[in-house]
Amino acid sequence: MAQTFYVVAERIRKLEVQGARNVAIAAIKALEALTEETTSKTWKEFLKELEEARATLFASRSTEPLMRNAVRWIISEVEKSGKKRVDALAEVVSISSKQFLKNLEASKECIANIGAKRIRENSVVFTHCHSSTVTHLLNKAKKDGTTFEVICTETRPVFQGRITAKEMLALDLKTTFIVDSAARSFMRSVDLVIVGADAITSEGNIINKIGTSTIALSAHEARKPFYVVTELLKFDPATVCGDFEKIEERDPEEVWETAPRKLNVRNPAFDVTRRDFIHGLICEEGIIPPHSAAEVVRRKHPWVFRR
Ligand code: RUB
Repeated sequence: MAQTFYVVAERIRKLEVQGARNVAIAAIKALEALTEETTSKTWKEFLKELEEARATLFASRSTEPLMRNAVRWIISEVEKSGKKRVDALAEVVSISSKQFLKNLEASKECIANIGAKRIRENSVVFTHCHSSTVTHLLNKAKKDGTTFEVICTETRPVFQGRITAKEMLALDLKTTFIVDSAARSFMRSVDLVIVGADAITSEGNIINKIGTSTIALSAHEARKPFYVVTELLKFDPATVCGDFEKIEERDPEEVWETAPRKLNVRNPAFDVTRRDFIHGLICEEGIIPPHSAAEVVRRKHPWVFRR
């Protein structure tokens, strides 16, 4: 299989590409690279190659339904095209990849336009980890002329919060950086919390970077609105059929590289925030109650539910 494809899949696995949206974009580009470098001679070989690519990408990070939905959609466009020549099938991958990316970009803009209106003048926004959707929204609010400040967590163990902090400073926003365990101490001085999402379940719960659910509890206790910004395609259709969203467990060495032998070090990458703690999902269809997510997805993207 094509070299570039494996390089990208490995970059996703190693977290050199981070955040659900960036992971999905990288996976789509990997598929494009695969088709550009394909050595398949027949449509059967080509489809087999795509199937193997799908398995590699799905295994690279386990809690990424946006990536899975993107890959599934592109492969289904290829399958239903009815084309038999490899170059024609490769063109379907290229066209559908571009279309998916275009829609993803449009959703991001839409979410930013809606969510930026929730940032009030002189407010303090709390966020966790690094979500490109959140930082784009904050960028939009700043461009709209709103004055606000940001508190962000460092996000142990791999410090994605530093990416957020640097981006906020580049926007010239007053930014405070705290350790994850300080979240509750700062919650009283916050006006609202905005986080991203990796997955939305059929019950309207969301899965995001480990620590998100504790922050949601603190926000609830302090009566601060807790918003999740997310594309609808982060919905995982398998949860409708009773499957639990798998929580990725990463290498313990990320937590403690030289941990004493026999010490049991655990490193779950994500946690589940129950819908009861979520004020609203800010998505491309507007601000919706989390429990309506499955229905909104069914209306907008019925193909997601096809097996
Ligand atoms: C990133 C993370 C982000 C979501 C949403 O985790 O939890 O909040 O992926 O990001 P990791 P985006 O760094 O382990 O990938 O809004 O960019 O899709």
